[in-house]
Order: sequence, then C-alpha cells, then structure tokens
Amino acid sequence: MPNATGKEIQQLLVLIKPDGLKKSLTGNILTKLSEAKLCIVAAKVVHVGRELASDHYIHLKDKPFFAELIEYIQGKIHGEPYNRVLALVYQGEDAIQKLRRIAGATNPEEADPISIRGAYGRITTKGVYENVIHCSSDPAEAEREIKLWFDPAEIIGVPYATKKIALEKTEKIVWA
Ligand code: 3AN
Repeated sequence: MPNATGKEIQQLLVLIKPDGLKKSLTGNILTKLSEAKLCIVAAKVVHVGRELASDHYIHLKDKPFFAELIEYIQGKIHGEPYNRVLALVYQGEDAIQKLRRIAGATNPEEADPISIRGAYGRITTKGVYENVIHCSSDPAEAEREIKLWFDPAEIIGVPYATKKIALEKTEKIVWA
C-alpha cells in the first residue's frame, strides 16, 4: 500500500541459505542488506523440513533441478550444524526491488559481481545454483512466503489480516 509520499511500503521474506551459513557469510550479508535502510520485523533460525521446502519452491516443482533444490534449502549437502536457514522479514519503501538488487540475479554467474550472489554464489558440479540468499520476487509471493514461514505472533506490526481461533487442547514447551 502506498504511504504519504506515494511510495509503496512492502515486506518480503529473506532467507540466508545453508551455504551462506556454512561460508560464515551471515554478518556480511546482513551488512550488505542494511544498505537498503529497511526495517527487520521478524527473524528466526529454521530447520527446514521437506514439506516446507516443497511448499516454498512449489512454482519450480516441474523443473529438472527440483529434487536437488529441496535438498539444498534443507542443508542436506551442508550437514550439521549448517542444515538450517536464517529467515527474516524486511519492511520498507519499495523493499522488494531494493533487496533483490542487492541480492543480484538468480544465476550467480550472471549476477552483478558486487551483488551478494555475484560475490558469494556458485553453481555446483550437479548444476544447482547455490546462491546464498532468497528474496521474495513480488508482493503476492512475499505474502504467500511470509505466511508460510512465520506465524503472526512472530512479526512486529503484522502486515496481513489475522483472525483468532479457539484451540481445544494445546500443549506448550516451557523452561524447566
Ligand atoms: P529467485 O530465487 O532469484 O527468485 P527462482 O525462484 O526462480 O529465483 O529460483 C529459486 C531457486 O531455484 C534459486 N534461488 C536457485 O537456487 C534455484 N534455481 C533457479 N533456476 C535454476 C536453474 N536454472 N538451475 C539450477 N537451480 C536453479
């Protein structure tokens, strides 16, 4: 939705993928992303299950590299303790375009060399693009992805409509 200056306030999902964690790039990536002067409204470390991975990449399910892509985002090739991702939600004016420019093109070989993917990405011998970071591609995809990865309670200033539901029997793990 546009703000008072006519600019659109957007949010998007950013993932620092297992290769980014394994190469110890988290700090460098967050510093680079901070150039966009956006706001982080949610962040957590996630062990990615097969279902979440498949749902996230549902639009690529017919691609020949889908199986490898699912293993990659789960960190199966990277192993402990890198089989996880850092998931964040960024918010601000034209946030999607700003962060995707800093992230660079999908193919790390075609990405601007000073973009995150250009500087740190690679194509494996199996042909998988290990491109270090994910950034949602447009507002509709951002909404779908944010709702997939985060619950409303995990986001400051929840950007989408929510509802309350009654739960009959719940259990919660608390500190012992
Ligand atoms: P982006 O992540 O730039 O929005 P998508 O959504 O088309 O691009 O691709 C999702 C992920 O799938 C990429 N980040 C990359 O890891 C992988 N991928 C995309 N295209 C290819 C390809 N031609 N060969 C191998 N892996 C690919």
